[in-house]
Amino acid sequence: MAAPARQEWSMSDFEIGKHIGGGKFGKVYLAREKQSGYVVALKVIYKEKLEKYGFHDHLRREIKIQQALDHPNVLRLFTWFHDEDRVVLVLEYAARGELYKVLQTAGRFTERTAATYVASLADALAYCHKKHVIHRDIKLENLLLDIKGQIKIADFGWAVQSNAKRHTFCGTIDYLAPEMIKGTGHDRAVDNWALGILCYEFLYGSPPFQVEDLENTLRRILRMDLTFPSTPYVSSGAKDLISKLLVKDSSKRLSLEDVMKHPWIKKNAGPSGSCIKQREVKKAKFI
Ligand code: N15
Repeated sequence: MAAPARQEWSMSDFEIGKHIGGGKFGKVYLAREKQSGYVVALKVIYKEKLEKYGFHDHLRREIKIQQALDHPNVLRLFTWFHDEDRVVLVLEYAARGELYKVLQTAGRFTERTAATYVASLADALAYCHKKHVIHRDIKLENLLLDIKGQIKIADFGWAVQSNAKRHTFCGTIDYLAPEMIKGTGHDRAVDNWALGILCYEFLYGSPPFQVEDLENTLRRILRMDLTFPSTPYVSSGAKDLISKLLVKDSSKRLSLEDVMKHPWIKKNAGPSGSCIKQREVKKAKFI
């Protein structure tokens, strides 16, 4: 007997809700699967655009990688389908939305919030690295929060969200590791570098090497012009962790396992998979 046919999904399986994101290739909508009532994010990508930019193979590769990842802090790609004009990705819905907006509102996070996010990210990245997936594009704009306040890496990759622009136009270069700027070849340690940048950004509200123009940001990264503005809100333990991740020699950066064992993480992070209550985030603004 023939195997039962794989269920083919189509747009008619979903009730489409509001528009929650967009980009060069298409839009993201809140949606509900009709039979189960399960709420998801549908990313609708127009084939015409994929063709125009020659991104078909790239998308296929990304889907394959993304579908093999199953970690509580990596946004799930449940399935995908296509019709004549569109490719539709069925993605996990992160109810509390984009982390960069939350940080913008809060100004900065408490050490407890920052350490919990860093621990979750280190765990997620260690999982990816074990599967030989190097993320390469860890940055604030790629992070979402689910309903419980758990952080989720959502790889927007090439599908840069046009509505996710931050104050700095060149948001991307803030996370570039020195070896990526020099083009001398890079490995998984670029993700550890980016984690150090994020940790700094969580605590200070802006990334460490940010200046007005692109060239000077690159220069500061290459010179390792890292300073910690004096503030009572960032402890020496946090600075120690950041300094051990933002190391020019990629082989000397703290491993993700050691990030999770770092005393500042041990002291401040909630247990793995723990949640940050919204009011914890809001509180940081007033301290
Ligand atoms: C290349 C591909 C196979 C990789 C799959 N990953 C992506 O396509 C990455 N991606 C994720 N692109 C868009 C999204 C995305 C998922 C964008 C927004 C959301 C999302 N899930 N939940 C949201 C979301 N929730 C929100 C709540 C409030 C305000 C905005 C929100 N966006």
